[in-house]
Amino acid sequence: MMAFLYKADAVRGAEWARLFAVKAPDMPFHIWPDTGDAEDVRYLAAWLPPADIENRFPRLEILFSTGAGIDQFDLAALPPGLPVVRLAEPGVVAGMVEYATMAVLALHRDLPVYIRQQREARWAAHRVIPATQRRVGVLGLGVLGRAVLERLRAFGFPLAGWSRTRHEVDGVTCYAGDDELPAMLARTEILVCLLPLTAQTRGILDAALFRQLPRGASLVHAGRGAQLDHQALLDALDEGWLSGAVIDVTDPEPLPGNHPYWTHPKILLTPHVASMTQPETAVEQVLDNIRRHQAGLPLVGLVDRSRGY
Ligand code: NDP
Ligand code: OXD
Repeated sequence: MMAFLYKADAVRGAEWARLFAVKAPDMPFHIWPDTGDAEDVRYLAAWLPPADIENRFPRLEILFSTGAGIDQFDLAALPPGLPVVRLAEPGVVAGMVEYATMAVLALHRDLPVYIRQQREARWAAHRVIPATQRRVGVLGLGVLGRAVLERLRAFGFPLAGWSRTRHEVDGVTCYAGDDELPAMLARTEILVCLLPLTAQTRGILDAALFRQLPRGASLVHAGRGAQLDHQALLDALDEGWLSGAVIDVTDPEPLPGNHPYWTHPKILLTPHVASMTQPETAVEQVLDNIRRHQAGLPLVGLVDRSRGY
């Protein structure tokens, strides 16, 4: 018997169970802590996998992250040959395109400024800068970064993107590697971070990086909280080097009640909701991957464990 085990958010789990019953009725589906016979568990989808999965589920064939990121996994503690697959499925991509577009437009059209003015009952118009004169740059040219850029292109923003290896993206000036990051930052007025959290990207949004952006630039951060130096952002906003920020991810999460981001007039804060995997499309991608695995085909969203993403 080949069984599927789910260990994450219970509400979405109930939807996964309903979808599995329709789309894969022959595969027993369990929601943690009910594992069924542990010997039968071949596929595990988890936000946080249980400890010691090697001994607990000796016949496990694939570990799926229920999110698009996998930095919450301790890769070194997982059985070395176990494929780890993330869910960069159409639902989570669409959500991020919406969020990043909303955030870039909010900063482009001075929304944080107008929210401040509204609170002060102050009617004051500022110059409207056309999108064609606002340079937007995206850190990360992965599944999410590319989808976001494709949508932003429709507004006419001059676009740039940065990745580890070189890419070509239609209508986007592409930069690659640490050596080319300064040039990308120097031309970017709205910076969007969509990088995975790795040893190389931890703390990347720091004072030195902010200084390389032009004065008055702004930030959208929807990657991972530990990429951002919280104090450096406050300093850059308070001294006026940066003009605003839309922040979706923080470290820690949730943010403590007394953290200055809650009330900062130049920060729009959301509680890690930029996007979420959607059960319907996530289950389709999981089942497609199981079929691929059984047919010996490459898996979609397979994590390169040596790169850490
Ligand atoms: P991908 O793995 O598809 O893409 C990652 C991109 O980052 C790639 O272009 C990669 O370069 C680049 N990159 C990685 N390391 C470096 C580095 N050291 N220097 C330069 N570029 C680097 O990831 P996704 O686009 O699917 O997702 C990105 C992240 O978004 C997730 O890992 C997750 O943390 C976050 N996320 C946040 C959500 C939220 O709600 N806030 C929701 C979903 C995801 P290359 O192309 O050369 O490999
Ligand atoms: C994800 C997330 O990685 O929600 O999917 O951040």
